[in-house]
Amino acid sequence: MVRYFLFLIATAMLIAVGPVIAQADNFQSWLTDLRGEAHQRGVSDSIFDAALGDAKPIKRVIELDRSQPEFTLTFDEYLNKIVSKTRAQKAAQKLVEHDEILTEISKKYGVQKRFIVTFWGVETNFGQYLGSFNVPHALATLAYDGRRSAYFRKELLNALQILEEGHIAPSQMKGSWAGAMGQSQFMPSSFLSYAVDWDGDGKRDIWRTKPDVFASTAYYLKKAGWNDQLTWGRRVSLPDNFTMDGKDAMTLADKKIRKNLQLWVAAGVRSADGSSLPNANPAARLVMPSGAKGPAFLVYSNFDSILDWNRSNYYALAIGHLSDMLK
Ligand SMILES: [Ca+2]
Repeated sequence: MVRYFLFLIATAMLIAVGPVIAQADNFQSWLTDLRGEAHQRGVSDSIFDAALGDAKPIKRVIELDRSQPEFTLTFDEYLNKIVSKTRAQKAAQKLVEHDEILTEISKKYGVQKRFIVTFWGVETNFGQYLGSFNVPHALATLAYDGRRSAYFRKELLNALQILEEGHIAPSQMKGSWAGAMGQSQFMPSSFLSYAVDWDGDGKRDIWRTKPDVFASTAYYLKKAGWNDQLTWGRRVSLPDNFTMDGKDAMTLADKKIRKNLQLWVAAGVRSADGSSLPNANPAARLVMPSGAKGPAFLVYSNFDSILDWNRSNYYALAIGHLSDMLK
């Protein structure tokens, strides 16, 4: 009887362990296939082995990928979380502390210093929190067993190329569970397109070299169409029952209808703090993140450059808000 039970337990264990072993085998053969593709991209065996030799799917990465919380914060809650008083004070200090290099980078790329520092603060709390995941391992996990495996496979190959180019050692390529890397939280594809070696040491180092981080951030925004003659926009108040061209505010916002600023002024739109809107006349559109009864913002093209970085209106408004506190 005891033997029989032991037999049952052993069988049960085999059944339980079976799929795990099969999965590990599959992962190894998947890696072998990936190695071939990496070779074609010019990735050497030594870099491939250093990056992925001991890789296994990371359970936590899969959990995080499958449990991304629904967006439940209200706009005010989100804003208070991202733009704390402490963060604003720290941003102001950083602006002074790094003024010289920020001034040079700001001139070269045409992006105001306060925005460069704001992205740095919002992304990684000024380089304090880069994420603790090994990026090649996290990307391999998502490429092997994720909901968006084709996307992550490309990003993994990009990451391997970055390692092959020697910008960072494989063991130091740390980032978020989804592969956003360094102090600017660039995905590998963004790194390849926008990361800058500002200090000229041959490495585009967005992990440890602040001038590289600042220049990379500014260059990204420049390529996303940044205009340093403009700010991002501002909160506005609308007249009661506001319409323009027969469309109400919510429709104008949803359809992203752009009008020159002075047309909005003529229609009665004012700064939310009661001050006049500027005399300049750039194209502007309404953003109403919490619906018709929530706050209204009139934003310029730079707002769309921020959305290019992160597609969330909440995010872009938080960037704008924090940058205003640094004026
Ligand atoms: Ca460098």
